[in-house]
Amino acid sequence: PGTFKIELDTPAYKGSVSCNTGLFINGKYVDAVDGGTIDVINPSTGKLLTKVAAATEKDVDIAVEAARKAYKTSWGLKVHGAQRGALLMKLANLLEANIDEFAALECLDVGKPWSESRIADMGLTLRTLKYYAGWADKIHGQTIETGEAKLAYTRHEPYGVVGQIIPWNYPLTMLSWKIAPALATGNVVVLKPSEITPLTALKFGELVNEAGFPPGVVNIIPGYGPTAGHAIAMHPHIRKIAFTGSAITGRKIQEASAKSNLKVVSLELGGKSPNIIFDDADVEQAVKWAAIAIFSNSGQVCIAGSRIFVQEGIYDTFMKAFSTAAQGLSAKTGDPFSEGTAHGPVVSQTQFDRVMHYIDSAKAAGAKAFIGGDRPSHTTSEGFFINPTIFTECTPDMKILQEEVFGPVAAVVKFKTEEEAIEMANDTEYGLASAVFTESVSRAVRVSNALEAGMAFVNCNVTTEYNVPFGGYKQSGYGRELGAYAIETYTQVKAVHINVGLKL
Ligand code: TXE
Repeated sequence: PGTFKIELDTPAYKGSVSCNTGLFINGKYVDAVDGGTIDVINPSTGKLLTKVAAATEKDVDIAVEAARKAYKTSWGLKVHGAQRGALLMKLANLLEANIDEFAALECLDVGKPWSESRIADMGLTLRTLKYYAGWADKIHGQTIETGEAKLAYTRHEPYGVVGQIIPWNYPLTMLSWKIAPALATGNVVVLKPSEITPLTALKFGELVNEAGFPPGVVNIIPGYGPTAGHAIAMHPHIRKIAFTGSAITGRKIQEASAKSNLKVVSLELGGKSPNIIFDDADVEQAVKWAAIAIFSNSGQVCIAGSRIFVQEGIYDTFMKAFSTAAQGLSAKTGDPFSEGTAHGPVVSQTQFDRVMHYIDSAKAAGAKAFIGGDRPSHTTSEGFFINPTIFTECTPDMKILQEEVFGPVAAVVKFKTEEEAIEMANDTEYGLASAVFTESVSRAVRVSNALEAGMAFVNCNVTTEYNVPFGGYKQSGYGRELGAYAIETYTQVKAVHINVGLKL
């Protein structure tokens, strides 16, 4: 297996960036059994960055075998929680020592601006690893009163081999949300990064070895969804699967679980999150949050505030400031490593085409592109750049209001009353996040309670915290990541009944 290495001399980052390009199985980088590879493209230029190994079913089998062996011999509850935690903390510290290089690799692979990658993504990734390092020796069950003749208690035990399939929008952050709680609770992992963005995950394997994890505890195998992903979802020795990605693929994962061994599934499937701005809101703040919520990471955010409901009294003021913000970002579109870049490309040609298709369909359905809806004129035509876009004159039946665009595209709808806003906000099959902007505490509580979503932000948006649960209602999936809730996601409960006096 080879390595990828590149020298960068940019305003944001100077130095070399490298990673292994083989599959990380049993502590070693190896070629795929059938020698297959994946082309990894730089979204800012449309050019090939490198090729990495592409796992297929045979490689999944080998990785699962290595993981099973590690679980039996050198991980699980046999290893004291304090020891698992210490290894996780060592891993976090190693990442911290190499954080700039990881941030740069992520910029190259995803196209996100340096500031987002280095500060937001890497910051959350580090905090997540450290947080679960702290959890590893604090996992306990309950004792349950059942009378003097019996002792009853529960243990929160790992599943064993956990399969994890992650997307391309936050590659390393998603990896940390998956791997950290799984390892803290004593599971072993076979993780498939997205075929579109495998580089930081592969580099992470180097740190796993350096930290001293026993071989096989963590396996990282890039591969295509229908081959490697499907093989993970079908594998008879994987007992739990955690997935983040599209709703269509989420259904396939659940189906594969049902067809194979009923592995326990948790799903995070994106959203169409409402952002409701009332007349009494601090408009200046609401505009800034609205822009972050739909334009950061070029809108490729599962909790993106993509449907913006604005009360009629402040509609004009809001639109004026919001479109100015979008124009400002458009002027700052460019290469992730350039000074002042605040808006990068979308991740791939496929994603570019998908987002442009939604833009065209909105126009055809009669929505008005208030701003954007095209490529920024100053960017190269090879990169996958799309202007921050705001649609107005939208109706609830339009695709742009119902389907996840996953691009820098906001749909704004004017409303009159609170009831109407809640009704429209809940008119979706998704239920991941929601946001409310108002200066009235009672309205904030009333509306956030009424929203059918796993997360409600008040006077802020998309401010995910590593120690607060993250997950959806309705077709946005089920199961929770982050916080103490993820400990439940990665453990199964055993009830132990001990006879201490009962005689027959
Ligand atoms: O997702 P996929 P795609 C949404 C977003 C985006 C759309 C399509 O709307 O525009 O999905 O993106 C693996 N069995 N989200 O096509 O296919 C795949 O290899 C097992 C929202 O990239 O769901 C990758 O690792 N695995 C989302 C992962 O699934 C399979 C983030 C996600 O890819 C598989 C990403 C299969 N049959 C996209 N097919 C969010 N919730 O944030 C694919 N995969």
